[in-house]
Amino acid sequence: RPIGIMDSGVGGLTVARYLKKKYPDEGIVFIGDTAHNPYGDKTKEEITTLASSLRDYLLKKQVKMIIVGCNTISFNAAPSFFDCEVPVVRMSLNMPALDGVKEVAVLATPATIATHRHKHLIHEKYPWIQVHELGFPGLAHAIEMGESRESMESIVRRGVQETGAENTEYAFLACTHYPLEKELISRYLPHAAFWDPAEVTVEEGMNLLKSGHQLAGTPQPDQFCFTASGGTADTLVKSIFGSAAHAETVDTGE
Ligand code: DGN
Repeated sequence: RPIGIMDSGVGGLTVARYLKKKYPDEGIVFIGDTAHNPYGDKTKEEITTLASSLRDYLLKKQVKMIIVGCNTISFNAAPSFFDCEVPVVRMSLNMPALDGVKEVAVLATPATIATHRHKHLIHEKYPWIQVHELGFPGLAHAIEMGESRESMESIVRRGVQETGAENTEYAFLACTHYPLEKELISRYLPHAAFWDPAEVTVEEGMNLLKSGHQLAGTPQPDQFCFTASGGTADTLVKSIFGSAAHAETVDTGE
């Protein structure tokens, strides 16, 4: 059985990328909700409804586990969304040690920033760290649509200037779209080491499958599904997973 991965769009491909690199035999069914992207400026109720229809789509594909390759869904969907017959794995909050660090930036969508999940977690252990929260409104959608570098740069520049985050030492990529533009972002956060939770998230999910003896024994096929055509989906799927891979347009009924 395949592993399901979901996102509001192409961002979750950065999680799928790590999964296929480390566990190439596993087959994945990826679903990106490009018809309703971005999720980052929606209410919790809207996010729960949309994410639940992605979950049901994956369940019909007989997935053995769902990895939520989207921080916005992971931290905003209601408990009912996670209550399901297969494990539903959130984006990891398992952060590296920050001893000696003074300034940290959390880079996420406005919806994830509004939960202050990462900031609270950092402050539980390191109350003295200055945490800059950068919502970068519009950046995930700009990445999704392949907008010009100038428009992406102006979002990043404004976000960094408004929060005074220029000297941050550590940056958490708490939106799965952002690793796709890590270089651009790092130009405005020149002193920051970046942390992408994709790897830890995948390992947390795979540990569940390992303990249930549910790993694939032979190479399985992948499917990359999106609820709308266009944008950067097909180009990204091919550049990450090879020219034989392609983006399919599907209807989840939402
Ligand atoms: N990639 C999603 C995340 O990690 O939060 C959000 C993208 C969006 O819908 N704006």
